[in-house]
Amino acid sequence: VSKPSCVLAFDLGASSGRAIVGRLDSEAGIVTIEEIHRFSNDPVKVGNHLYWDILRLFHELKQGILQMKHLGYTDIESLAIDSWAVDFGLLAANGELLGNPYHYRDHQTDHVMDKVIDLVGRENLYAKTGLQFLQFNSIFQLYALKERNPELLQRADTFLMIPDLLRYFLTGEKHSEYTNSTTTQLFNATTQTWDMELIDQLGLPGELLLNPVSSGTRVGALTKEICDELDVPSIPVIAVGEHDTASAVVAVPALEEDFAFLSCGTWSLLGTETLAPVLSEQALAWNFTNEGGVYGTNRLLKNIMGLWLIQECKRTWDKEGKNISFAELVKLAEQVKPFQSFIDPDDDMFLNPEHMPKQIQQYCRETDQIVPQTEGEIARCMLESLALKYRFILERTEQLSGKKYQGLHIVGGGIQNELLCQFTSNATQREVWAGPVEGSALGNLVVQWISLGYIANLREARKLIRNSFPVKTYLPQDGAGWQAAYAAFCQVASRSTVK
Ligand code: ADP
Ligand code: LRH
Repeated sequence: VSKPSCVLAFDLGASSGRAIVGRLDSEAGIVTIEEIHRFSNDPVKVGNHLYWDILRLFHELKQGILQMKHLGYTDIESLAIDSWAVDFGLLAANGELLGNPYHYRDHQTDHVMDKVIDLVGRENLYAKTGLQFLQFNSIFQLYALKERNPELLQRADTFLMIPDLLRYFLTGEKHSEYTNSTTTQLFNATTQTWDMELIDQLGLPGELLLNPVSSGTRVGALTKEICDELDVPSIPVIAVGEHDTASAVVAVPALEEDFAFLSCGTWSLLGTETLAPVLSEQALAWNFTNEGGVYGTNRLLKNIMGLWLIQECKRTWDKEGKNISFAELVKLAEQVKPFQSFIDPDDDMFLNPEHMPKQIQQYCRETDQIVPQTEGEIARCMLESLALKYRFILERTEQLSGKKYQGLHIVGGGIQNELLCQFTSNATQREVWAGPVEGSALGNLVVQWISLGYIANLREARKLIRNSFPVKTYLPQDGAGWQAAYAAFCQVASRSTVK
């Protein structure tokens, strides 16, 4: 009887991080997971800038490793990290971190995108990178730094994305991982290398960039210093699909070849997997993105503002001493009248406002709608609008891919919001298949097992996940009501130009 294999995943979302041990019983074809550590990820504002607390995050990784030891996991075969995309740290030549990595919602990139587009051209940038225009892509962050803080770039020797950086802290080795590199908007989707022409044209320091390793590559092991500090044996480290969305899509338990997915957390990432980037005029006009996936896959998708809206309302209300949990908010939303007012979740005004509830109200006022007043009314407005936006993007995904999807797979923390899952089924008038909740962590785990030789390929990995975790099916309800709501939503959103 072969022994189960245990590996450790660190999955860092924009709202929280977790350490999860996965156990693979190859004979039974079953994966089980244990969350051994969870921590909040709290960005820190200093002066006018917003940063990630990178050293705190590294501390939490160490806590996860300690917890692994305390729980008696003595046979962890490897570990890996995945996190949100686009953000990075800069190292000096001596290997020390220069400054704190900026949060992608920092205002340093406001208005920078237009400048860069003026310089290199929108069509050209899209044809090269295939990436959607989001004001915080690494390209715009680097350009903002070049203008605002050139000394920092001059001192820098190496550019590392967040998981690359944390992995460097763990192993002492510097490597760029492929999936995350593709989110910078500096990576050429066709040549599959850094686009040096683009980088030179913008005067960005291309010499800081490392050639990416492909996802699934072994990239060192815990340093001796860390092993001594934590009193653990050295563990091999693997660069999985380190972009959390890449890992989330690995974990979509789809048995069919063509499927649509929604990775639902701080962001809602909705789209499909394709064999090659879709760089059509229509894809550009609709601002869809092509991100590199593991094992040669491409993710054609669109960012939707997602549960950030809810998180920010909750954070504001918590500050006011109301302390409403996510589950309570959902209950409050359930109790109020449906279809009162809608927002376009992707209006720029929701990217990082001071006061999200007031911003929602402001949007409704400006668009001559009923202004939601209570927490429940505001939450309902956001949840209905998100579900309607999912329909909008799902239909565009179908048009771009030329495929029809019978239903929508949803993975991620957001599936704990069952009202949103039901709304999504109603809005799209299709089945919704929700699960697993720990999508990114599972994608991280199975890619480790593929690298270690326990799982043959991506297809087998998805089958294994399908057999190991429950998927909840939601059936569409109230077609007429939601159809009318969709018409009203499109009308409102077109005023803020539906993106
Ligand atoms: P990220 O990885 O981006 O940090 P997650 O995938 O962890 O995000 O999802 C976090 C979101 O899940 C929260 O913003 C919240 O809206 C939702 N959520 C978490 N727990 C619950 C719950 N018990 N009920 C409803 N929603 C929940
Ligand atoms: C989701 C995510 C998404 C990116 C955003 C910055 O966590 O990685 O894919 O667009 O964060």
